[in-house]
Amino acid sequence: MAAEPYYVTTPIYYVNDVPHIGHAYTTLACDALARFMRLDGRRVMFLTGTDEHGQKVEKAADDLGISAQDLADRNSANFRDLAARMGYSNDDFIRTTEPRHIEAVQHLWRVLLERGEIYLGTYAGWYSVRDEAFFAESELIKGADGKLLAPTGTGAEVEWVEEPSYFFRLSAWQDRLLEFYDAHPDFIAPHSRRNEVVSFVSGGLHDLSVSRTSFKWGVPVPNDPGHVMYVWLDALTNYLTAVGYPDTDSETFRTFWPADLHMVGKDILRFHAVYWPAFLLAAGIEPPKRVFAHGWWTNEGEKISKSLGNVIDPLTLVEEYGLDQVRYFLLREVPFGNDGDFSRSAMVQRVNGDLANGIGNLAQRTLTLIHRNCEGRVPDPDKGKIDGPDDIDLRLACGPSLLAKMRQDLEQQRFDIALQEMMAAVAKADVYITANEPWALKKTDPARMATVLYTLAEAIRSIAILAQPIMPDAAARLLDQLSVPEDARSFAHVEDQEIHWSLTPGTPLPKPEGVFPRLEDKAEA
Ligand code: ME8
Repeated sequence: MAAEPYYVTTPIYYVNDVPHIGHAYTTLACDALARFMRLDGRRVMFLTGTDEHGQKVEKAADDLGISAQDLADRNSANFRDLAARMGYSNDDFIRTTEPRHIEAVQHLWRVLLERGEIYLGTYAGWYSVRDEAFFAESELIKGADGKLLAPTGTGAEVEWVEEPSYFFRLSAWQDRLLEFYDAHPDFIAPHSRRNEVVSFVSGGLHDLSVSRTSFKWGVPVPNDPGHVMYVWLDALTNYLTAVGYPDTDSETFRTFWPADLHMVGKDILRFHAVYWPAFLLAAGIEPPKRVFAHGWWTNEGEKISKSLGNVIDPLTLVEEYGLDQVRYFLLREVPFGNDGDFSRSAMVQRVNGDLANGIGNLAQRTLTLIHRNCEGRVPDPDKGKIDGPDDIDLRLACGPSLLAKMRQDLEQQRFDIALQEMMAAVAKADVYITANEPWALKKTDPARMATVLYTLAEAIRSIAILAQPIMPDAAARLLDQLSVPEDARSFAHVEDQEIHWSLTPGTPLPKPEGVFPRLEDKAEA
């Protein structure tokens, strides 16, 4: 059976801001999924990029006294740089100021207009520039000084906007959206968020203003260039642009659309789970298969914000703790979907507990025993006796069974659970090594010693292959230490383990070196 293609997207980030840990987190989650699916033999399209139009960016550029395009160029480069330095494996990086995108959005606009889904009117209502969102008066909250604020928790003030505007007939889509959610129970995740969206839509939808006339920085509305498109209609369409829209007959479009997953933060779920499927259904395009809204990171208990001066730069963390350590921590620490608090001591504990004492220690012990007792070569198992029940049990637990569990978990974006399963396999290998005491077998039963060490090496090989999506560098170094060839590192080489012994006895191994050093808790020291 040919493996299904897989298309995963991050939000495209606003260029008025510098990249911080929140952006790094969303893209990291997508990167782990993309790597997992590729290793599992699927053809992957992993997209990230920047959202460059809109009033917020225009204002930020005005404040700096530079053009919006200059600001976009400068800050988009920061996000691209982050992607490179975090080792993200994105297949494309889209910018909404690119011609391919402008063509796509204008095409979508024409389709919606021709289908009678867009009409010209006048907008009079509240707008939050920070959120680039319209709000009904009933949704607003009063700030301490009596100012009206958006209900998004960002403390953003709203302003009254009155201008000619095109509208999208969102109100007409209420029932069809509810039917769509019903027919696609996995469209919105996690489940608690799904209920939120359903109750918002059930409460009734107003037509949505989709063009603005009071500023210029946007995609011009075809045939009415006094209007620029609402930045969310523009931005959401990036997911189509990147797979070749408007050429819906292209091989890329047919392969990857509908997207398997739009990964977003919970702040922008409404745009992705209400407006986006409505635009698509209205244009006769199939909506994506799933939108996952993950939780919010705080810093040592505080909201992360530029004004509080506590923005966490992901690159500083990486310098301090190591890239794979940061990747592991972010995906393991918090049940994916929940909010999380970043704390240095939690980071140190997690890395030391799971990586240094867990996988790292298991590998170091095993490889050192092999180095000392088997002349630094892959041990030659006693073929007659290899398949003792606990040998087989360990190989399955660290190999095919772990792969099957991780597949299920990652199909549902349960990174924390997948990594718990991996650590349970490591713990099982620890129990095996203690029970079999390979160090004591050298004199009494060297053939059994070779089998035990071979079994452990096989267990580590499988775990390292499966750890690649989360910790690509460290996993590669572990596989190097087992002399696993580059072309034998995909998941197929874990699945087949039931039939084959994959490591070739007698293969020389490099001198073992620790892969996960212990971190010092600076807070404690
Ligand atoms: O909303 N914790 O862009 P944006 C976790 N351009 N995730 C966080 C976070 C935090 N503290 N802070 C930010 C936009 N994020 C639009 C998107 S998509 C068509 C257009 C992440 O730059 C999270 O993924 O404000 C959130 O949804 C996103 O950054 C918002 O990025």
